[in-house]
Amino acid sequence: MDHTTVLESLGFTNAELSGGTLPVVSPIDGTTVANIHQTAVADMPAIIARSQDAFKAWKTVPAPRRGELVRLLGEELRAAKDALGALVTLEAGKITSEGLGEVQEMIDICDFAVGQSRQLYGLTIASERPGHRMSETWHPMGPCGVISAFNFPVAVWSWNAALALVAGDPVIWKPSEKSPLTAMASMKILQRALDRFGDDAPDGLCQLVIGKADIGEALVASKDVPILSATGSTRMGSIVGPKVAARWGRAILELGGNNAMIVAPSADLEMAVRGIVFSAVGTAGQRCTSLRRLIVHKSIKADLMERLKAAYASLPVGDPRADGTLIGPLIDQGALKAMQSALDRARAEGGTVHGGAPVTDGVPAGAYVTPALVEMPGQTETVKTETFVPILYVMEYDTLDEAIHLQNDVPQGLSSCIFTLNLREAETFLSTTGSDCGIANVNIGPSGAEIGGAFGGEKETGGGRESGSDAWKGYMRRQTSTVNYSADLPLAQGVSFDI
Ligand code: UN1
Repeated sequence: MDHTTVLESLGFTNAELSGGTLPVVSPIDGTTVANIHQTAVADMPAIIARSQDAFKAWKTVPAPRRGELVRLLGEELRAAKDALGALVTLEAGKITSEGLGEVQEMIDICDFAVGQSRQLYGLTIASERPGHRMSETWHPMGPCGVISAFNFPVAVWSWNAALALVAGDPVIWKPSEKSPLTAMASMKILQRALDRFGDDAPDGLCQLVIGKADIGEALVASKDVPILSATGSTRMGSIVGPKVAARWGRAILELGGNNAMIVAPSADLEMAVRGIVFSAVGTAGQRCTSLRRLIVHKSIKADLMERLKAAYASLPVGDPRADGTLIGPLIDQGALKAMQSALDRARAEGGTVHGGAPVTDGVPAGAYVTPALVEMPGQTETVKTETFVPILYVMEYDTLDEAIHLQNDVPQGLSSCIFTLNLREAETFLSTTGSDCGIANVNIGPSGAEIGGAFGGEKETGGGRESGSDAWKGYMRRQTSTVNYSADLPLAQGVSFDI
């Protein structure tokens, strides 16, 4: 589908796509597909006030009824899956299957959140005092700001929005300035769900704000946005986190990763190669979960490198809309420069680079590259730095302890994995002495997580958790209650205070 057809199929009007000051450039061919209107910073206080008003109404709607809105959103997403997936391809450059997969991830979290809307469970706690009952209840928290990145332009919003909505929180979404169209399309789809849902949903329940960092800063700075969920670079998170903390807000941070795979001597190498290639070059290496470091046992390194070089040699790079393409474009020319300079640094540190060259023949006018495999003499500064492109650094190890040390010895802590058929090695990797990451897998790669688990990581990844498991608790406030139904007033801890 060409750009115009994709935009038309999602109901964009000319007025929405032109006359604004923010150009939207497709990474596929570098064309400017729209010039859209930006939110004025001066409008942010009114937008946040609207969200606070919406909160007053939405928090009183019963949670299962709130879940009904998310159920309808899931239905509308199913109906719009092909069109929205195509727009993800147009705006983020993902191959068709990955664009559709991103929308499927939205549908999945909607289904999850609908079930969750009937399971916002608290606890009953045994009181140490006679005639007392203790309990824990979860209440809506308030407006949730969502700052999302270009690489998962819609799924990450849906992880937050689906849970925030069932939790009773309005949402204000600031997408990446590189991917505002997918956000606008998602709001149109949500509007269809709102129209079907009826009057229980207040005005301003979900708002979209478009612009650069100053728009995000208004959300970050406002005490009226108690939850701020931000996905992006560690540099961005290091600014957002302290600012939100300084105003006593709650930040949910999902920042950089530097994800590794350990390949042990017993590994099924054929499977490992498939796992490595998908996670290292899929999405052109632009997932926060992309595989960036390969830690291979020295006894199998030569064999694995041969297999990888062969697999890399046949990877189709090109227009992400074309059948058979596995590697689409990088997001922009800046990413291509970052890739070239990371490869130069790796060479200077003693690395041997295979691949990594720009591709210009037979591709549209975007930033296309062949993915790079880089054999490194050790875990240098360049290897410890996340570069958001398809570079895979390869290192070797001798003992499992050494491999786990290398895996953990980076500032980031998002995702990790081991390929092994040895139970001792697998369980050690998952144990307290193993991987220090938020995600640790066995015999699958580090990327492509399902929505059912909590998603996020430790250290410079920011510590936040989104999506499945009990991540919903991040969008609610916890209240501990003690009820005394006795005729006495005993104090806890046996304290006496007679008056
Ligand atoms: C991201 O790159 O910000 O686990 C999210 C994955 C996807 C989500 C990635 N489900 O790779």
